[in-house]
Amino acid sequence: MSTFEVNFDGLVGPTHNYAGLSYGNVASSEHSGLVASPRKAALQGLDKMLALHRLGLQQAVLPPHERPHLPTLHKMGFKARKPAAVLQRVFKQDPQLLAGVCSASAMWVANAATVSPFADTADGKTHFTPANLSSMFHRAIEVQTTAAVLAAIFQGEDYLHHAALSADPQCADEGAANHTRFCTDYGEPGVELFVYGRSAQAELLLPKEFPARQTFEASKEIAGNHGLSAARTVFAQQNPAAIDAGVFHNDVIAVGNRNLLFYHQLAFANTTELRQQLDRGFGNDELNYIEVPSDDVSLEDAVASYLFNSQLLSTPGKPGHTLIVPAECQETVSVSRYLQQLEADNELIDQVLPFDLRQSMNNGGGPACLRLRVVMNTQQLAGLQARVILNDELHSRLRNWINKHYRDRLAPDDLRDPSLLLESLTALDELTGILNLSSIYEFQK
Ligand code: SUG
Repeated sequence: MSTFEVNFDGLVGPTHNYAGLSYGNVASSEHSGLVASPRKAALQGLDKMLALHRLGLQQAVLPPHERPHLPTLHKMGFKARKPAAVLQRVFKQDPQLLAGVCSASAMWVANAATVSPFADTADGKTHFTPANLSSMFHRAIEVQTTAAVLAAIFQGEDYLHHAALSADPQCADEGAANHTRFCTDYGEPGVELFVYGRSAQAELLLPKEFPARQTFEASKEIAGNHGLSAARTVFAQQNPAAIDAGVFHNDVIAVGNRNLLFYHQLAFANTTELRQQLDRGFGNDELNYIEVPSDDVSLEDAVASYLFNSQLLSTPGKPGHTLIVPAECQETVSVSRYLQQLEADNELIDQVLPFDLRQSMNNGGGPACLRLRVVMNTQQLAGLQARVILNDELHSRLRNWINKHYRDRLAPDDLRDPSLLLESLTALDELTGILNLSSIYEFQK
């Protein structure tokens, strides 16, 4: 039976906007207050999905969340008979809160959960832990829907769904954005790498300016719950200087696939130790590394271009790896030069393919942020009840759905518009039909 890595991409939601909500995420701060295009954002993401499907990869889709999230406002005491009155009151009293409950941040599904494939776990099931995303309010409200969506899609004996970790500061968890798996073949046992920014216990050097989001304690608890073997699990600290340069998740500065880790020289606190541990875990097979020196690409250029937020993929018919990079990589001189050389000279990299994901990039979300990787075999793929695997037909239905329901422009002031709420919920209600998902949203219950 064949085993694949399936990329589940988050579909951008109808309320995509630029609210500057993520301190420490340079792009989010820089684009705060600009007018966004939800339609363009969703179509850019969908184009990437189609391209990967056409490369012969298994590509799937995850739905956006219910936004504006009225249940959160109700819980906080904002109650009125009409939703329009609630939105208006919140806008007047706390526009930042309104932006928070309107954020389409659930699109960055690399933060949705940590997934350990069946080949790595003690019970042979694929384990999911939805991320609590407790570092930021607008992201923490994603947890419940994420859990519902994952449970609705991955049903049956092959999967085990854990509850999100408790939301205390020591257990802050940002999901797969700080988790990488190495293996020879996707169906073979792999080495799982968890990268953290802070810890309550150890005397670590911490970033001086920006918050470190992922804790060691969270990573450790997830590895334990997922039943991973200690010999094949590695924990490593992010370089605090990288966090201060805008690397709020490890996937902004390193990416791995199968037997390759592609990373920046300044990504980790102790690279030598990390590589020794990975090599030990990997055993007799060779794990390859491509380290990008600061002299070639500065940390600043890495963050501006999102070079490392690329997707590193094994495409059918190619012996090495394909790198899916954001278009910004072509516009950053050092990065463009580096990539040209890499593609020409390094036999591990077969091709570098740029994608225009500017709408998401402006909020700090590149190609890798938009996808959650799940290893699945042929039988598991065939057993999915939900219609989430992308093919030409689903692509064209989703394209029509976006064009029908999404606005072309959305400014921060538009978030209080009650018709945006109506448009958004109407679209999502139709989407659950297209994807053959049960009632996953609170407004459907
Ligand atoms: O959590 N941006 C997201 C970007 C997440 C990127 N994910 C990964 N690197 N895996 C964040 O900072 C910005 C929203 C705003 O400002 O409107 C935001 O939430």
